Amino acid sequence: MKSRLTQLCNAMIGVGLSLGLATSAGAAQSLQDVMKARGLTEKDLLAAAKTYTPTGGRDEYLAFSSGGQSGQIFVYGIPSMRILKYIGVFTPEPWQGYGFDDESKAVLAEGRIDGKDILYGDTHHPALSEENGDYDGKYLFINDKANPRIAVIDLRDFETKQIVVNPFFKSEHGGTFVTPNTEYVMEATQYAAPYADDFVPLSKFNEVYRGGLAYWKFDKKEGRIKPEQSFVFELPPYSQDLSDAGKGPSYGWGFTNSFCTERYVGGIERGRPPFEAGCSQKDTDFLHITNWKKAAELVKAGKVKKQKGMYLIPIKQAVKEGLLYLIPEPKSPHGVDVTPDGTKIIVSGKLDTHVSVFSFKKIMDAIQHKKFVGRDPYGIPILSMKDTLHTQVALGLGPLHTQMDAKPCIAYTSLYVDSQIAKWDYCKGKVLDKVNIHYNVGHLMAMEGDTAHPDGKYLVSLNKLAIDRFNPVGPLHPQNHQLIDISGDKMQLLYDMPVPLGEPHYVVAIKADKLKPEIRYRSGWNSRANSRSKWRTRAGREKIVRNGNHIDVYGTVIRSHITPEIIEAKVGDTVSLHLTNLERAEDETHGFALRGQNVNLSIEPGKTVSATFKADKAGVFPYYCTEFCSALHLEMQGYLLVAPKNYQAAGVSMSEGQTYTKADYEKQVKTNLETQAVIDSVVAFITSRNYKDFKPVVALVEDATDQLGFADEAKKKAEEYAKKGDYHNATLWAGQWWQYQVKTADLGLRAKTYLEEHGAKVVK
Ligand code: RUQ
Ligand code: CUA
Repeated sequence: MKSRLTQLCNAMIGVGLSLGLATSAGAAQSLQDVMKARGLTEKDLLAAAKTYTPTGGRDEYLAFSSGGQSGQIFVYGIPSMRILKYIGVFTPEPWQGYGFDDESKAVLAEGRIDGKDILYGDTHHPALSEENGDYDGKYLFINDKANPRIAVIDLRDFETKQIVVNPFFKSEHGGTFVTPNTEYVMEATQYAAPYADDFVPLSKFNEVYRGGLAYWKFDKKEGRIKPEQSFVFELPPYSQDLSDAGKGPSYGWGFTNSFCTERYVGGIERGRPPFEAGCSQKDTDFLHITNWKKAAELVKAGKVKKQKGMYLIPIKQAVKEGLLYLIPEPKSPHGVDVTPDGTKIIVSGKLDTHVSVFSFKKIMDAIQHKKFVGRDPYGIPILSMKDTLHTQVALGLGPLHTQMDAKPCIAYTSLYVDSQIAKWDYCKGKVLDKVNIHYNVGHLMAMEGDTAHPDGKYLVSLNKLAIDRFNPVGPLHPQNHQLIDISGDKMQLLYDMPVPLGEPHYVVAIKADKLKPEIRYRSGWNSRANSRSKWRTRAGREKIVRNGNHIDVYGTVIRSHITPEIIEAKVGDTVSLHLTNLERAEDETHGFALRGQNVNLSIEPGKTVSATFKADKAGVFPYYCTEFCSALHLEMQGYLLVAPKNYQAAGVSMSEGQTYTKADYEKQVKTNLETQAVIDSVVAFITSRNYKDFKPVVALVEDATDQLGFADEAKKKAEEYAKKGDYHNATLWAGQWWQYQVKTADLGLRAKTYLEEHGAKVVK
C-alpha cells in the first residue's frame, strides 16, 4: 500500500497538471480576443495595466481608510486597490480576537462612557504620525464622531493600543489631525453641548452650551496619548468642523472651521424651521485660529487650570493671551487644508462655489496690528476676510475637501454636488482640469497629500453614493473608492473599488517602504500593553494552577496541538486561559474557540493572550484551533469539562477507541522511514540550489528544521516505549513523530516550489 505521503504528493502533482492545462488554454487566446469578448477599450487596458499587480507583487502605497460606522479602519494597497486588513478600533473584531481576549477588552474598556461599553464608532479621519511635517510610519490615529473618542494604532503590528474619551465634548468631528511632529492630536467638537454631564435646557444654549478644540498630547516614545498633559480650548457654541495644523511658517498654529455660527436651535416637530434652515442663514461662518504652541507654554508655566483631568483654557483667557482669533469664511464651510509650504490655508464653502485661499502672512499681519473688524458675542477678535484672503476661486458646486500635489501650487478639490474633482492652481487662482466621479465625492486623497512633501501620482475619490456602479446587492449599496491617475496634465479614472463597510470619510496613504511591520512578536508578548505578558508560558512548562475558585491555565499552542488538551473545572469556578503561541514561523497564527463562552482568540506567533470567564454551568465544552494551520489542524482540539460542585472522580483511566500492537507499531515506523526518504529528497533538492539567496526559503528551512527536531523527540519517546514492550504508547508516539514529518515535508515542498518558481540555480 502506498504511504499517505506518497498519495499527498501525487495529489499535488495532479493539481499542478490541471493548472498547467488551464494556463495553456488561456494562453491560446490573444489580447484582442479578450478585449472583444469583454468589450474592453484600449483605454481600459491602459488603466488595467496601471493597477494590475501580478501574484506576489507589492503596492507602492498603503492606504488607511476610515471604516465609517463600522468603527474600524481598513488597509489597502495603491495602485492595486487590494484590501489587506481590517483593524478593529472601536468595535470588536472576531478574526483578530479584538474584544474577545482580556488584553484587547482592556483597550475597549478605556472607551467606556459613563461606565457603559460603547461597542461601535463613527470613524471619520485617520491621521498618520509625522516628523517635520512628513509621515514617519509609526502610528495612526482615528476619531469617533458619535462618542467623542480618539484611538491610537501602532503600525508595528497594526493593532489598536489606546482609546481616550474626551471628558468635555458630547460630539466631535474635527479630528484627528496631528501637529508636524505629532506633539498633539487635534480634536474639535461638532454639536455644541454643556461641558458638565447634567441636564441643561436648550434655552441656555448661548450661555452654557459650548464647542471646543482639544490638543491631545502624544508621547511618541511610549506611543500613548497623555490626557493629563493635554489641553482643551473652550469655544463658542458654533458647530466646529474640520481642522488642520499649520507647518513651516505657520507651525504652532491650528485652523478649525465651523458652521451654524447662527447658533440656531431647531425643533421642526414644534413648528420651528429645522436646523438646516436656521444654520445656513448667514453668508459667513468662522475660521478659528488657535496658537497651540503658546497655549502649551502657558500650560507648562502652570497658568492654566485643570478640570476633569485635562487643562481647560477658558475663552476669556485665550483671548487675553492672544491664543484665539476668528475670520469670517464663506457659508457652511467644510474642509480646511494647509498648503505643504504652510503659507496658505484653503477653505471650501459647501454652499458657495468658491474655495477661499487665506494667506498666513496676512493673518499674522492683521493680528500683529490688532486690525480687528469686531468681536463675536464671546469677545473673540474677528479679523477681516478681505484683509486675510489671498484669492478666491470658483470651482463648482459643493466644494468640500482639498489635497495637494507634488507639483507646486497644484491642488485637487472635491465637488460634492457636481460629482467632480477639480484640479486647480492655488497660487494663480486658476482651474486646470475636472474629472467626473461616481457619485458625490466627500473626501479625496492624494499620496501623502496632506504632508509637507506630497507625492502626487494617484488620487482616491471617496464617494458618498455608488448607485449603479456595481452588481446590485440590495438597498444598502457598497461604498465606492475610485482611483485616479494624476501623474499627467489630465486626470484619468483608473479603477472602482467597492467596499462593503461603513461610509468612509477620510483616508491617508503612505509610501509602503516607510512601514516596518513585525512578522512575529517577541515570545510571550502582550501586544496591547507592549510588554512581556506575566502569563507567558514556555514549551514544557504548561500548568494548571488552582487558587480557591480561580483556575489559571498556562497553556501553549503550536502545530498541531493545544497544551493542555483537557481542562477540568467545577461549576462556579472562574477560568483564565493564558495561551502562548510558540511558533516562530511567518503566518503561523493559531485561533482558539470555546463553545458558549464568547471566547475567540487570535494568537499570532509569539503572542500571549488571556480569556477569563465564569464556568457557570456544568457541561462539556469542546475547544479547538480556528485557523487551518496544518494538515492535522482539525485535530488541534481539547475539552473543558465543568463538573457539578459535588462531583467525585470515580477513576482516572481514559477510555480509548483503539489499542495498538507490535504490528501496528512496525507499520507506522515503516511509513515514517518512507516519509523520511521523501524529506531527504526534498532536502537534497533545496540544498543543491542557492536557496540561501531567497529569504522566504531560508525562513521555511528554519521552520522545517524546528519541526524535524520535534519529530526526533517524538521518535525517541516511541522507541523508549517499544523497548519497554508498551506497543500501544509506542505506536501513538510513532504517529506523533509522523505528524512532525508531514509538517516538515509540507514546508520543504513549499520551499521547493518557491525555488522552482523563482529560478534558483544549481550549486555544487
Ligand atoms: S468629513 S466627507 Cu468627517 Cu468631510 Cu466626511
Ligand atoms: Cu492551529 Cu489550526
